[in-house]
Amino acid sequence: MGLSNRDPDRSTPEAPHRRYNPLTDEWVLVSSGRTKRPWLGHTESPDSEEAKPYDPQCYLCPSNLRASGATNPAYESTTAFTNDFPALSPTVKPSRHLDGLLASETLAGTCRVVCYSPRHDLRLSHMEEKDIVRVVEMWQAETAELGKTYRWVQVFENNGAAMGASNPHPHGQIWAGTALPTLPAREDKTQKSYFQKRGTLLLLDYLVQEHSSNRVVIANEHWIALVPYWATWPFETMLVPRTPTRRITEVNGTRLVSLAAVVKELLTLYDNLFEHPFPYSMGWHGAPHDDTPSSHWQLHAHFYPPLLRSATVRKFMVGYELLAEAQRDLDPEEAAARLREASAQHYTSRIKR
Ligand code: H2U
Ligand code: ZN
Repeated sequence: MGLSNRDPDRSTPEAPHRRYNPLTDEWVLVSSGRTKRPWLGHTESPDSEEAKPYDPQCYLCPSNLRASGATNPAYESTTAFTNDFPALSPTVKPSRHLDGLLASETLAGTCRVVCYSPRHDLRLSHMEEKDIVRVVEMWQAETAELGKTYRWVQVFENNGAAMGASNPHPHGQIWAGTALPTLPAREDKTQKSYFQKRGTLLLLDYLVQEHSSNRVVIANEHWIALVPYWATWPFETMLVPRTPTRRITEVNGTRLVSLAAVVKELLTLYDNLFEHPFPYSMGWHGAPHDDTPSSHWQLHAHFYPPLLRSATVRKFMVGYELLAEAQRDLDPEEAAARLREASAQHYTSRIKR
Protein backbone atom coordinates (compact mmCIF):
# COMPACT_ATOMS: atom_id res chain seq x y z
CA MET A 1 0.00 0.00 0.00
CA GLY A 2 1.29 3.49 -0.84
CA LEU A 3 1.57 6.28 1.70
CA SER A 4 -1.32 8.72 2.02
CA ASN A 5 -1.40 11.72 -0.29
CA ARG A 6 -3.40 13.82 2.15
CA ASP A 7 -2.24 17.36 2.76
CA PRO A 8 -0.09 17.22 5.89
CA ASP A 9 -0.59 20.94 6.50
CA ARG A 10 -4.38 20.90 6.73
CA SER A 11 -5.82 22.62 9.79
CA THR A 12 -9.08 20.69 10.38
CA PRO A 13 -9.07 17.37 12.24
CA GLU A 14 -8.95 14.42 9.91
CA ALA A 15 -10.98 11.26 9.80
CA PRO A 16 -9.37 8.42 11.74
CA HIS A 17 -6.44 7.16 9.73
CA ARG A 18 -3.20 5.22 10.05
CA ARG A 19 0.27 6.63 9.52
CA TYR A 20 3.34 4.63 8.60
CA ASN A 21 6.58 4.76 10.58
CA PRO A 22 9.37 3.97 8.09
CA LEU A 23 11.94 3.74 10.88
CA THR A 24 10.21 0.90 12.70
CA ASP A 25 8.07 -0.46 9.85
CA GLU A 26 4.96 -0.05 12.01
CA TRP A 27 1.68 1.81 11.71
CA VAL A 28 -0.04 4.11 14.20
CA LEU A 29 -3.77 4.84 14.35
CA VAL A 30 -4.49 8.60 14.56
CA SER A 31 -7.91 9.48 15.99
CA SER A 32 -7.97 13.28 16.30
CA GLY A 33 -10.21 15.00 18.79
CA ARG A 34 -10.56 12.20 21.35
CA THR A 35 -8.67 14.18 23.98
CA LYS A 36 -11.93 16.02 24.75
CA ARG A 37 -13.59 12.91 26.18
CA PRO A 38 -14.40 12.93 29.92
CA TRP A 39 -11.72 11.50 32.21
CA LEU A 40 -12.52 9.90 35.56
CA GLY A 41 -9.53 7.55 35.53
CA HIS A 42 -6.08 7.57 37.06
CA THR A 43 -4.30 10.86 37.55
CA GLU A 44 -0.56 11.26 38.10
CA SER A 45 0.84 12.93 41.18
CA PRO A 46 2.98 15.62 39.60
CA ASP A 47 6.58 15.62 40.77
CA SER A 48 7.34 18.02 43.56
CA GLU A 49 9.18 21.15 42.52
CA GLU A 50 10.62 21.62 45.99
CA ALA A 51 13.94 19.77 45.57
CA LYS A 52 16.99 21.13 47.43
CA PRO A 53 20.46 21.67 45.92
CA TYR A 54 21.81 18.92 48.19
CA ASP A 55 19.91 16.04 49.77
CA PRO A 56 21.76 14.06 52.45
CA GLN A 57 19.52 11.03 51.69
CA CYS A 58 20.22 11.07 47.93
CA TYR A 59 22.38 8.21 46.63
CA LEU A 60 23.52 10.35 43.69
CA CYS A 61 24.55 13.56 45.46
CA PRO A 62 28.33 14.18 45.79
CA SER A 63 30.10 12.44 48.70
CA ASN A 64 26.97 10.49 49.64
CA LEU A 65 26.73 6.78 50.31
CA ARG A 66 25.18 4.58 47.62
CA ALA A 67 23.06 1.46 48.25
CA SER A 68 26.13 -0.71 47.53
CA GLY A 69 28.10 0.95 50.31
CA ALA A 70 30.31 2.80 47.82
CA THR A 71 30.78 6.53 48.36
CA ASN A 72 30.32 8.99 45.52
CA PRO A 73 33.28 11.27 44.81
CA ALA A 74 32.91 14.95 45.64
CA TYR A 75 32.20 15.53 41.97
CA GLU A 76 31.80 19.03 40.57
CA SER A 77 30.65 18.31 37.03
CA THR A 78 28.98 15.41 35.19
CA THR A 79 30.16 12.03 36.48
CA ALA A 80 29.41 8.34 35.83
CA PHE A 81 29.66 5.09 37.78
CA THR A 82 28.79 1.43 37.20
CA ASN A 83 25.23 0.68 38.29
CA ASP A 84 25.13 -1.11 41.65
CA PHE A 85 22.12 -3.13 40.42
CA PRO A 86 23.09 -3.82 36.81
CA ALA A 87 20.76 -5.59 34.38
CA LEU A 88 23.78 -6.96 32.48
CA SER A 89 27.06 -8.53 33.51
CA PRO A 90 30.43 -8.29 31.70
CA THR A 91 31.52 -11.79 32.72
CA VAL A 92 28.76 -13.74 30.96
CA LYS A 93 30.16 -16.08 28.25
CA PRO A 94 28.36 -16.07 24.89
CA SER A 95 26.14 -19.08 24.24
CA ARG A 96 22.96 -19.97 22.36
CA HIS A 97 20.27 -22.47 23.11
CA LEU A 98 17.57 -23.75 20.78
CA ASP A 99 14.95 -26.31 21.71
CA GLY A 100 12.08 -26.25 19.23
CA LEU A 101 10.37 -22.92 19.79
CA LEU A 102 12.43 -22.15 22.86
CA ALA A 103 15.39 -19.99 21.81
CA SER A 104 17.73 -18.12 24.09
CA GLU A 105 21.15 -16.54 24.03
CA THR A 106 23.36 -15.14 26.72
CA LEU A 107 24.88 -11.70 26.39
CA ALA A 108 27.60 -9.82 28.20
CA GLY A 109 27.12 -6.19 29.10
CA THR A 110 27.39 -3.44 31.64
CA CYS A 111 25.17 -0.68 33.03
CA ARG A 112 26.31 2.81 33.96
CA VAL A 113 24.62 5.66 35.79
CA VAL A 114 25.40 9.23 34.67
CA CYS A 115 24.92 12.01 37.22
CA TYR A 116 24.35 15.10 35.10
CA SER A 117 25.16 17.62 37.80
CA PRO A 118 26.25 17.71 41.44
CA ARG A 119 23.14 19.82 42.06
CA HIS A 120 20.25 17.65 43.26
CA ASP A 121 17.62 20.15 42.13
CA LEU A 122 18.63 20.87 38.53
CA ARG A 123 16.71 19.27 35.71
CA LEU A 124 18.48 19.20 32.34
CA SER A 125 16.12 21.99 31.30
CA HIS A 126 17.42 24.13 34.19
CA MET A 127 21.10 23.43 33.61
CA GLU A 128 23.27 25.97 31.82
CA GLU A 129 24.14 25.17 28.22
CA LYS A 130 27.82 24.85 29.05
CA ASP A 131 26.95 22.21 31.65
CA ILE A 132 24.68 20.36 29.20
CA VAL A 133 27.75 20.23 26.91
CA ARG A 134 29.46 18.27 29.72
CA VAL A 135 26.57 15.80 29.78
CA VAL A 136 26.82 15.28 26.00
CA GLU A 137 30.60 14.85 26.32
CA MET A 138 30.00 12.19 28.97
CA TRP A 139 27.53 10.39 26.67
CA GLN A 140 30.24 10.55 23.99
CA ALA A 141 33.09 9.33 26.19
CA GLU A 142 31.02 6.45 27.56
CA THR A 143 29.78 5.51 24.08
CA ALA A 144 33.34 5.52 22.69
CA GLU A 145 34.69 3.44 25.56
CA LEU A 146 31.84 0.93 25.83
CA GLY A 147 31.64 0.69 22.03
CA LYS A 148 35.11 -0.89 22.05
CA THR A 149 33.65 -3.94 23.81
CA TYR A 150 29.91 -3.90 23.16
CA ARG A 151 27.90 -3.89 19.97
CA TRP A 152 25.11 -1.68 21.28
CA VAL A 153 25.45 1.24 23.69
CA GLN A 154 22.09 2.61 24.77
CA VAL A 155 22.21 6.09 26.31
CA PHE A 156 18.89 6.99 27.94
CA GLU A 157 17.15 8.91 30.67
CA ASN A 158 13.98 8.19 32.60
CA ASN A 159 12.77 11.46 33.98
CA GLY A 160 10.07 11.86 36.60
CA ALA A 161 8.18 9.34 38.69
CA ALA A 162 5.66 8.82 35.86
CA MET A 163 8.46 7.30 33.77
CA GLY A 164 9.91 5.22 36.57
CA ALA A 165 12.81 7.46 37.57
CA SER A 166 13.84 6.52 41.07
CA ASN A 167 15.29 9.85 42.15
CA PRO A 168 14.85 13.54 41.22
CA HIS A 169 18.63 14.03 41.14
CA PRO A 170 19.38 14.70 37.43
CA HIS A 171 20.71 11.47 36.02
CA GLY A 172 20.54 9.10 33.10
CA GLN A 173 21.67 5.58 32.37
CA ILE A 174 23.74 3.73 29.80
CA TRP A 175 23.28 0.04 29.12
CA ALA A 176 25.75 -1.63 26.78
CA GLY A 177 25.65 -5.20 25.55
CA THR A 178 26.96 -7.66 22.99
CA ALA A 179 23.52 -8.12 21.37
CA LEU A 180 21.74 -5.70 19.06
CA PRO A 181 18.40 -5.13 20.86
CA THR A 182 15.04 -5.41 19.11
CA LEU A 183 14.27 -1.75 18.35
CA PRO A 184 17.75 -0.71 17.15
CA ALA A 185 17.81 -3.92 15.05
CA ARG A 186 14.59 -2.82 13.38
CA GLU A 187 15.95 0.69 12.73
CA ASP A 188 19.13 -0.86 11.38
CA LYS A 189 17.12 -2.97 8.94
CA THR A 190 14.82 -0.18 7.71
CA GLN A 191 17.64 2.34 7.26
CA LYS A 192 19.80 -0.24 5.51
CA SER A 193 17.12 -1.29 3.05
CA TYR A 194 16.28 2.39 2.31
CA PHE A 195 19.96 3.17 1.72
CA GLN A 196 20.42 0.13 -0.51
CA LYS A 197 17.42 1.09 -2.66
CA ARG A 198 18.07 4.83 -2.93
CA GLY A 199 21.61 5.53 -1.88
CA THR A 200 20.42 8.24 0.53
CA LEU A 201 19.73 8.39 4.28
CA LEU A 202 16.14 7.75 5.35
CA LEU A 203 16.12 10.33 8.12
CA LEU A 204 17.90 13.03 6.10
CA ASP A 205 15.39 12.56 3.27
CA TYR A 206 12.67 12.81 5.91
CA LEU A 207 14.15 16.10 7.20
CA VAL A 208 14.16 17.48 3.64
CA GLN A 209 10.50 16.56 3.30
CA GLU A 210 9.66 18.12 6.69
CA HIS A 211 11.63 21.28 6.00
CA SER A 212 9.34 24.14 7.17
CA SER A 213 6.45 21.72 7.91
CA ASN A 214 4.04 22.28 10.78
CA ARG A 215 5.60 19.37 12.67
CA VAL A 216 8.94 21.10 13.22
CA VAL A 217 9.28 22.35 16.80
CA ILE A 218 12.84 23.75 16.81
CA ALA A 219 15.26 24.17 13.94
CA ASN A 220 18.72 25.65 14.32
CA GLU A 221 21.69 25.54 11.98
CA HIS A 222 22.68 22.01 12.96
CA TRP A 223 19.65 20.28 14.49
CA ILE A 224 15.94 19.78 13.94
CA ALA A 225 13.50 18.73 16.67
CA LEU A 226 10.12 17.67 15.36
CA VAL A 227 7.03 15.67 16.21
CA PRO A 228 7.37 12.88 13.66
CA TYR A 229 4.50 12.38 11.21
CA TRP A 230 4.21 8.89 12.72
CA ALA A 231 4.64 9.87 16.40
CA THR A 232 2.99 7.52 18.88
CA TRP A 233 3.18 9.32 22.22
CA PRO A 234 1.14 12.56 22.40
CA PHE A 235 4.11 14.94 22.54
CA GLU A 236 6.79 12.60 21.21
CA THR A 237 9.68 14.31 19.42
CA MET A 238 12.74 13.25 17.50
CA LEU A 239 15.96 15.24 17.41
CA VAL A 240 18.10 14.78 14.30
CA PRO A 241 21.34 16.42 13.10
CA ARG A 242 20.91 18.05 9.70
CA THR A 243 24.02 16.50 8.14
CA PRO A 244 25.11 12.85 7.88
CA THR A 245 26.16 11.67 11.35
CA ARG A 246 26.36 8.03 12.36
CA ARG A 247 27.02 8.28 16.07
CA ILE A 248 26.93 10.76 18.92
CA THR A 249 30.73 10.56 19.10
CA GLU A 250 30.87 12.50 15.79
CA VAL A 251 29.14 15.58 17.24
CA ASN A 252 31.89 18.14 17.85
CA GLY A 253 32.56 21.88 18.02
CA THR A 254 29.65 24.17 17.20
CA ARG A 255 27.35 21.20 16.54
CA LEU A 256 27.91 20.09 20.12
CA VAL A 257 27.21 23.54 21.54
CA SER A 258 24.11 23.86 19.40
CA LEU A 259 22.95 20.40 20.53
CA ALA A 260 23.11 21.57 24.14
CA ALA A 261 21.04 24.64 23.18
CA VAL A 262 18.40 22.56 21.41
CA VAL A 263 18.14 20.04 24.25
CA LYS A 264 17.66 22.86 26.75
CA GLU A 265 15.07 24.60 24.58
CA LEU A 266 13.11 21.42 23.84
CA LEU A 267 12.97 20.38 27.50
CA THR A 268 11.98 23.93 28.45
CA LEU A 269 9.08 23.81 25.98
CA TYR A 270 8.02 20.51 27.55
CA ASP A 271 8.16 21.96 31.07
CA ASN A 272 6.24 25.04 29.93
CA LEU A 273 3.49 23.06 28.23
CA PHE A 274 1.67 22.30 31.51
CA GLU A 275 3.83 24.61 33.63
CA HIS A 276 5.20 21.57 35.42
CA PRO A 277 8.38 19.43 35.30
CA PHE A 278 7.50 17.29 32.28
CA PRO A 279 8.30 13.58 32.70
CA TYR A 280 9.87 11.76 29.78
CA SER A 281 12.08 8.93 28.62
CA MET A 282 14.66 9.91 26.06
CA GLY A 283 17.60 8.23 24.44
CA TRP A 284 19.98 8.10 21.51
CA HIS A 285 20.13 5.77 18.53
CA GLY A 286 23.26 5.62 16.37
CA ALA A 287 25.15 3.04 14.35
CA PRO A 288 25.96 -0.18 16.23
CA HIS A 289 29.59 -0.76 17.17
CA ASP A 290 30.40 -3.74 14.99
CA ASP A 291 32.27 -4.52 11.79
CA THR A 292 29.27 -4.25 9.46
CA PRO A 293 28.97 -1.17 7.19
CA SER A 294 27.14 1.67 8.93
CA SER A 295 26.82 4.39 6.29
CA HIS A 296 23.02 3.86 6.25
CA TRP A 297 22.73 5.15 9.84
CA GLN A 298 21.67 8.62 10.89
CA LEU A 299 22.06 9.53 14.57
CA HIS A 300 18.88 10.68 16.33
CA ALA A 301 17.33 11.02 19.77
CA HIS A 302 13.79 10.02 20.69
CA PHE A 303 11.88 11.85 23.41
CA TYR A 304 8.87 9.92 24.71
CA PRO A 305 6.88 11.94 27.25
CA PRO A 306 3.78 10.19 28.65
CA LEU A 307 1.56 13.19 29.42
CA LEU A 308 -1.53 13.81 27.33
CA ARG A 309 -3.85 16.50 28.63
CA SER A 310 -2.32 17.99 31.74
CA ALA A 311 0.37 17.42 34.35
CA THR A 312 -1.89 14.73 35.82
CA VAL A 313 -3.50 12.93 32.86
CA ARG A 314 -1.20 10.65 30.90
CA LYS A 315 -1.51 8.48 27.84
CA PHE A 316 -1.78 4.78 28.60
CA MET A 317 -0.57 2.30 26.02
CA VAL A 318 -3.15 -0.35 26.87
CA GLY A 319 -5.95 -2.35 25.19
CA TYR A 320 -5.85 -1.47 21.50
CA GLU A 321 -2.14 -0.58 21.66
CA LEU A 322 -1.23 -3.88 23.31
CA LEU A 323 -3.50 -5.98 21.15
CA ALA A 324 -3.67 -4.22 17.77
CA GLU A 325 -1.36 -1.23 17.18
CA ALA A 326 -0.29 2.09 18.63
CA GLN A 327 -2.98 4.79 18.69
CA ARG A 328 -2.92 8.52 19.38
CA ASP A 329 -5.68 11.01 20.14
CA LEU A 330 -3.88 14.24 19.42
CA ASP A 331 -2.70 15.17 15.93
CA PRO A 332 1.11 15.30 15.69
CA GLU A 333 0.61 18.70 14.02
CA GLU A 334 -1.38 20.03 16.99
CA ALA A 335 1.18 18.65 19.43
CA ALA A 336 3.97 20.41 17.52
CA ALA A 337 2.01 23.68 17.45
CA ARG A 338 1.42 23.54 21.20
CA LEU A 339 5.10 22.90 21.85
CA ARG A 340 6.14 25.76 19.56
CA GLU A 341 3.72 28.09 21.35
CA ALA A 342 5.13 27.23 24.79
CA SER A 343 7.58 30.04 25.54
CA ALA A 344 11.30 29.32 25.31
CA GLN A 345 11.67 31.12 28.64
CA HIS A 346 11.23 28.62 31.48
CA TYR A 347 7.95 29.14 33.33
CA THR A 348 9.63 29.07 36.74
CA SER A 349 11.66 32.13 35.80
CA ARG A 350 8.39 33.88 34.94
CA ILE A 351 6.14 32.96 37.85
CA LYS A 352 8.56 32.53 40.79
CA ARG A 353 10.28 35.40 42.58
P1 H2U B 1 16.51 5.31 37.33
O1 H2U B 1 16.13 6.51 38.11
O2 H2U B 1 16.25 5.48 35.85
O3 H2U B 1 15.90 4.05 37.92
O4 H2U B 1 18.10 5.14 37.45
C1 H2U B 1 18.75 5.06 38.66
C2 H2U B 1 19.71 3.89 38.65
O5 H2U B 1 20.62 4.03 39.72
C3 H2U B 1 19.02 2.55 38.80
O6 H2U B 1 19.29 1.75 37.68
C4 H2U B 1 20.94 2.76 40.22
C5 H2U B 1 19.67 1.95 40.06
O7 H2U B 1 19.98 0.59 39.88
N1 H2U B 1 21.41 2.89 41.58
C6 H2U B 1 22.71 2.57 41.89
O8 H2U B 1 23.45 2.12 41.01
N2 H2U B 1 23.17 2.76 43.17
C7 H2U B 1 22.41 3.20 44.20
O9 H2U B 1 22.88 3.40 45.28
C8 H2U B 1 20.96 3.42 43.99
C9 H2U B 1 20.48 3.38 42.56
ZN1 ZN C 1 21.03 14.26 44.89
